[in-house]
Amino acid sequence: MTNRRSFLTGAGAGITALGASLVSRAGAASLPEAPTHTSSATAAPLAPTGGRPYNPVVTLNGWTLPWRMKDGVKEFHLVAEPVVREFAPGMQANLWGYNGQSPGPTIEVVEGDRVRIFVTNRLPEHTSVHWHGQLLPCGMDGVTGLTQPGIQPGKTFVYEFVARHAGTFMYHPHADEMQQMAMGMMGFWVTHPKNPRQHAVDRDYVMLLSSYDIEPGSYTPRTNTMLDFNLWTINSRVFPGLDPMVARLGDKVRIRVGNLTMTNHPIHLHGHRFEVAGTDGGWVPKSARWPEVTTDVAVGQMRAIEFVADAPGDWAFHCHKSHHTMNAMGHDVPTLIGVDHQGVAEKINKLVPGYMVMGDKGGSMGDMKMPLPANTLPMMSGDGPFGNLEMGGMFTVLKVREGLKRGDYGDPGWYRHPAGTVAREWTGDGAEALPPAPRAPDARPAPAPAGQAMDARKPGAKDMTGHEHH
Ligand SMILES: [Cu+2]
Repeated sequence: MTNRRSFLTGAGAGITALGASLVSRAGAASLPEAPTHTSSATAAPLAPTGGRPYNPVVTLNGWTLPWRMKDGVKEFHLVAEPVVREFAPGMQANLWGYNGQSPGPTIEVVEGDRVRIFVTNRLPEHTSVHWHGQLLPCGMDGVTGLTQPGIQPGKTFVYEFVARHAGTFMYHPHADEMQQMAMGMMGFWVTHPKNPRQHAVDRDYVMLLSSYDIEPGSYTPRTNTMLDFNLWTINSRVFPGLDPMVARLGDKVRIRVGNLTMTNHPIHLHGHRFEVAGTDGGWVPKSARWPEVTTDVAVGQMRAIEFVADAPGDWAFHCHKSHHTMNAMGHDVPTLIGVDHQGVAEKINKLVPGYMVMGDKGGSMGDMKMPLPANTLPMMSGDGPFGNLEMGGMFTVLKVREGLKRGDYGDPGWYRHPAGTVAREWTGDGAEALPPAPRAPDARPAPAPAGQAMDARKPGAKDMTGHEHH
């Protein structure tokens, strides 16, 4: 995980301005700066520098785009361009994004703001930006061919509309969409309520779900993949590259999730119950919310979940599709549980040096140190206080701690469990204390331990009732 120091300096240190170099001198006078971000650490929340007050969000392993105020209009400058994104230490990808990163920077405005967004295209092909979920004039909707011509390479387009309703939004191209989204072009958008006390929370995290198909050892996503992606990411990062979400005990926390992958994600939080407080359309009335521990986020949807961080600890937060918490090396591997391949590896090794047979006792590879091709990640990794987490992809940790400072988002380290509250090995404190473990009615006899000969019996044979060993 990113260390505390790079987290805390990420906001200032990573951002540089390159706006003026993109356009002619005359143009530079009217175009707002296009700040760019070079770090994949979580930037500190960007407090509003003008306009109506609001409580800024924190983009996990991302940042918020600064703006300028011009004649009462909030002006932003997005630059669509090729970027290099680190998915986790040890793996980088050649993506397309905005202002130096994929996903692009989060845009934050206030309900009622008039917003002007300049979009400069530095990609090798045309693009556009669709403001997903906004109620706006049709001609600002960003659909190439339908509501505007594509923005050609080298050109800058201007979008302008009023952010009419508060809520959670996204932006992404509506031009050569499959290619451009598979390359990582997307960003988050939050429209804050006019009254900063309305829907106020203590910590407001945002994340975009995206997926990639990057062959281990290569750097550029295969963009014609439709379903078989091998990297499932939160803000174009995978565990253990994702920062933890940090909360002070008792904080009201919101996590906003947008899904721009090609499948749904049941997002699951341990140790807490949450409510879906916001959807694509806006806020859910209090009377219509119900408690959940998992909520599905379908393709193209946004969900804002809210809860009180009332349980100290390190709580897993992840997509519940288990192949989505796995990195590239785990995909398309045959299942060998129950297959006795003793001796097979040696035989194959004579033919194919370096061949590895895995998983005859299960899929766990957490503690196996296998040689990886350059630029890929172990499928299940991440060191925790009790060993390997065996996780990848869409997984991170919610760290709830007593006595954190209000604006402190730094990693507090691993949770120190109170004595006697951690699951432990039972070492026989009186054999009589072990309760019986009844087997399911009509269960087949337990398989013999490995290496012991078993009686071969056909299921349904006359002498087989399932109760022989009871
Ligand atoms: Cu998922």
